[in-house]
Formats: sequence, C-alpha cells, structure tokens
Amino acid sequence: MLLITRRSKLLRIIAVICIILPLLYLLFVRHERKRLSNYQAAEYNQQWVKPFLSDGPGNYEPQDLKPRIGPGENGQKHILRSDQKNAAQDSESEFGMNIACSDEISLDRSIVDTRDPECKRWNYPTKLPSTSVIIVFHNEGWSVLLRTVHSVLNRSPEHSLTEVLLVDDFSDKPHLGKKLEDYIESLDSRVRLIRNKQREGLIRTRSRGAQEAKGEIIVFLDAHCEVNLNWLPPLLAPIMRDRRTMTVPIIDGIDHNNFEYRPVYTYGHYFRGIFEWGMLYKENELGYKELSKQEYPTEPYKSPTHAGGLFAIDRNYFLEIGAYDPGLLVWGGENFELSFKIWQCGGSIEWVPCSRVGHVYRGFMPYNFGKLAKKKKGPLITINYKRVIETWFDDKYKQYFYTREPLAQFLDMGDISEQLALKEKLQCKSFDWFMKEVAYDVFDKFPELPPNLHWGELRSAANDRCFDTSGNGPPALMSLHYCHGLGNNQLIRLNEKGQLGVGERCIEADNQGIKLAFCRLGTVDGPWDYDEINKTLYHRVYQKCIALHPQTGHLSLMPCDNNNTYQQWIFKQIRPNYR
Ligand code: LR7
Ligand code: MN
Repeated sequence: MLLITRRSKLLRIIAVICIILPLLYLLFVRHERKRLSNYQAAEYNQQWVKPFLSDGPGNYEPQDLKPRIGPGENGQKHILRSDQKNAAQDSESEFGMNIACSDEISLDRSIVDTRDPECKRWNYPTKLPSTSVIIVFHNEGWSVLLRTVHSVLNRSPEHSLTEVLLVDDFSDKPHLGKKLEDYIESLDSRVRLIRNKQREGLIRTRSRGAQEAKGEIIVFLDAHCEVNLNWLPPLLAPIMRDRRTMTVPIIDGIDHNNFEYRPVYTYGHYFRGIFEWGMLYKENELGYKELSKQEYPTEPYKSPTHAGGLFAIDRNYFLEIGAYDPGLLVWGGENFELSFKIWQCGGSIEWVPCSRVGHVYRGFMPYNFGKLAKKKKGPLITINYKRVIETWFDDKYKQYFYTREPLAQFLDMGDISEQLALKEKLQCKSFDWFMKEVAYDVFDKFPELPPNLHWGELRSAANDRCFDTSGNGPPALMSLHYCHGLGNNQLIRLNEKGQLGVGERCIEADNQGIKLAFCRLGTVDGPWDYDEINKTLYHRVYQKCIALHPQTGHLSLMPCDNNNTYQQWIFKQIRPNYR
C-alpha cells in the first residue's frame, strides 16, 4: 500500500516534470521569439495619427512667446568687454569654447526660429510617447551644459518629457561635483544625474544611458546644445509610425566664441549624411530621388548616415540591435556603426527639417581619450572605423577603406565575432544592398577607389627628406621634412588613375608650385605618372616633372631631366610598429 502511494507520488512528480517543464519551455521560447521579432508596433503606435498641415498654428506650436532682453537673447552674439579677454582665452583653452561669454547669457535665453515657416503649421499626434533626453558629458562647462538642460525643459511638451538623464563620464572638474547635484535637486524633479565609476568614453556612456533610461523613446544630445522651438514632436512622429525609424534633427550652429545661434545650411537647402572611404563624415544635398518622395518640403526624408550626436530612437529597438558595439572606444565611428546596422537590419534613418537643434562646434577637442586609449596600439579612431567596416562592409567595399587608409590593415581591432553573430541573428542585408538602395549618392562624390600603385613616404633622392603637408589644410604648398614615418602628414598614395593623395586631400601642381589641394569631387583621376626606373613624378598635362630647388627647397614642376637627382623620388611603405 505504502509502496503504491509512494510510486504514484513519484509518477505524479515525473508527470508534472514531463508536462509542465516542456510547457514552460515552449512558453519561454514563444515569449523569446516574440521579444526578438518584436518589430511589431510598440504600445504608442496606437496613438499614431499621420501629421497634417493646418492653416493656422499646429497643435504644439508655442503661443505668446514673450520677447526677452539681455546678452545673447534671440540667439544674438554676445561680445565680452576687452578687460574680459583673459577669462575668455582661459576658458577657450580649457573647454574649447568661450565659457566666460556663455556664463553671461541666460540659461533660458531665447533663440532664433530657424525653421521653414511651413513647420509652424504641422499637427502631430496629441498623445506622444514618454521620452528620456540623454545627455552624456565629460568635463563640460557649467553654463553650456545647463543651458542644454534648460532648453529641453522649456521647449518640450510636458506630457512627453519623462526625464532629462545626465550621464557623467567621470568628469573631474569641481563645478560638476556636488554643486551640480545641488543645482539639479532644485531645478526640476525630471532631471536625473548618474555617474560612471571610470572613464568610458562617449560611446559606452550613451549605451549606459539607454540602459538606465525610463522613457519609451530616447533622445541623445551633446552637452552643449540648445533645442529650438517645437523640436520634439516632429522627431517622435516618424518613430510612432514605425518604431525602427531613427530620427535626426537639422543641426544649427552655435558659435564657440560669441554664442551666436545661426543656421549651418542655406535657407531652403536640405542635406543628408554620407561618408567618404576613409570614413570621414560628409553630407550631400538632397537630390531629386528623395525630393520627389516628399509631398511637402518640410517632411522628413531618408538619410544614409548621421553626424552622431543628436538623434531619437525607440529605446527597446536600440537595445534589441545591441546598442553601440561595446568594442568601440571613446569617440568616433559609432555614428556609422549605428547607421549601417539600422539600415542593413531592417530599420531606417530620417532627417527632420522641422526639428532644429543648435550645437556648439568647438575650436578644438579639449579632452584626451584617457586610459582606454593608452591600452590600444595605434590611432583609436581608425581602430573604431576598422571594427565598423569589418563588421558591416562587404569585401569589395572593405578594399576602398584600406586603399584610402593603408595603415589600417596593421591595426588590431579586437574581437568582432559578437558583432558578426548579431548581424547573422538580425538577418541583416549586405552592404552592397545598402549602397544601391540607400547610399546611392555616395558614388557621385566619392567613386569606387582604384588600388594604390604606391603608398608610403615619398623621399627625395637628393636630400633624403620626405613630402610633408606640415599639418596644413588646403590650399597650401607641399614641403619636405625629415622623414619620420609616423602620422599621416607624410603618408602619400598614388593610385592607378594617377591621383596623388594624402589623407582625404590631393597633391596638385600650378605655377606657384606643388600644392595640397581639395580633391575634385566625383573623380579618382589625377595627372601623375610615376616612372619606376627614373623615379620621376611626371605631370601629364604640363608635361613636366616634380623638382626640388637645390637652394630654396621649393617644390615645383620643371622640364624633366632623368639624370637630375633633384627630380628623383622614392616611395617606401611605412610599417608601423603597432603590435
Ligand atoms: O570621453 C568622452 N566622454 C563623453 O561623455 C568624450 C566626450 N563625451 C561627451 C561630451 O561631453 C559631449 O557631450 O560626448 C559628447 C560628444 O562629444 P564632443 O562634443 O566632443 O563630440 P563632437 O561634437 O566633436 O563630435 C561628433 O562626433 C562624435 C563621434 O564620436 C559624437 O558622435 C558626437 O556626438 C558628435 N557631435 C555631433 O554630431 C554634433 C553635430 C556635429 C556635427 C557634424
Ligand atoms: Mn559636440
């Protein structure tokens, strides 16, 4: 008897295990599948109503804005007195911008409305999703950081702005310590501050911000921005329509010296983000193909890439696609990583003409890359680019990057297997698809690069010195310096089509001499022939050779003379010691 009950108990347990566990497992799998294929509508999608134009002001247009008077008001420039020059210069060198000037301007200042007047007549969904505005910062000036926060609080719909999340990337300036905490405490309960325990760089810090954010939508801003009137609803509407859309405001400029707020683009002209093959960010004016899709010129339009700093995205979507590659360090390339990932894996990027945000373009970068950079061998930004192109480019396109940036082949980019696995899991399309369907206008400006015939230092047989840009921008005369191998000032490339390049620039000739010039857009051709035997660099149009002046050291074109060592140039590949 006892045995039977015991046995039946055992059977029951086994039965329970056999039925419940697989059931639980099935439920879990279904849930997981649903979560992963969670590209279906988000909650807020039900609130979606297509934006429409009305005759009068749209539903989020601010009413009765009171004129304000004071320094920098209405986005005007503010000029300091001459006895403040030192303070201005000190802050320029500490922050890359004139904080002394900014400090005299109200945190609530008014700015110019840079929008097309048509923007004032758009109506957006009445109920907007909850939004976290995330601002990451490292050692920013007090008044620029807080003016960013104030502008967001002042110019965002109350019901939609859940929080302004400040993420401190291990700043060490006293004003960003307790003083900041106290200020935030007294400001608005929606402003929240979290801090990194070590320097992470802006890329990882943004990913952390996304993790910690409470809103359905996250909007990233640099810590020196001012949002313009009615900036938020136009960014949210396209995401409400399709949660795999990332939206980007049109960026206005704030002068780093006098804080004048002004548009970057000529009125009525719209641009979109592209790139060149060395992975520098570029823009291209909107062409007929995109314009023809618009019913109104103020409607959002598709863009292959974005500058990086300012954008809105569904938080869950951002996390589902892996946020930023955590292997990208500190600064650079993350804008492309996110752009390629979004487009190739089923999403899209839209730039929004009616959303404008001002950004202070700094005079220079005032911070270093910290300990993270010291662990890496070689230039960090190029390492980031290499990770991105090795993950997202097809082989054919990878070659263009290595042609334009030959030293990148020697860099250690770390392990990208997780990124490749993610690409597999999300069933992302090829880069070729992206280039043909989305970034089709890149080739108009930056055609496919033919291979280099030669690259490396270009040394004179006469005095053993090397071609050098001296760090100048074009137009500038090229000169010769001690050959030092390192850096890009002496890295010269000659491609199969006769173009001589240094970085993104070209070497050309006119009657003043041999010059660093802007490469002509839309062509990879050049006038140069290298004679491997006589070591001369021949200009096909002028039919002359590059010559070094024995006395002045000046570089110019001279009638060719094969026996003249002052016309002999030797290419030598540079092998950096990165490992
Ligand atoms: O280690 C760091 N940790 C940080 O938190 C370094 C920086 N930061 C913060 C910094 O305080 C700032 O708030 O990160 C933000 C961006 O740094 P910036 O302002 O020095 O960058 P940037 O404006 O020079 O550079 C652009 O490219 C970067 C590439 O990684 C980022 O994507 C920036 O956000 C981006 N800025 C813009 O896109 C604004 C428009 C400019 C253009 C075109
Ligand atoms: Mn910035």
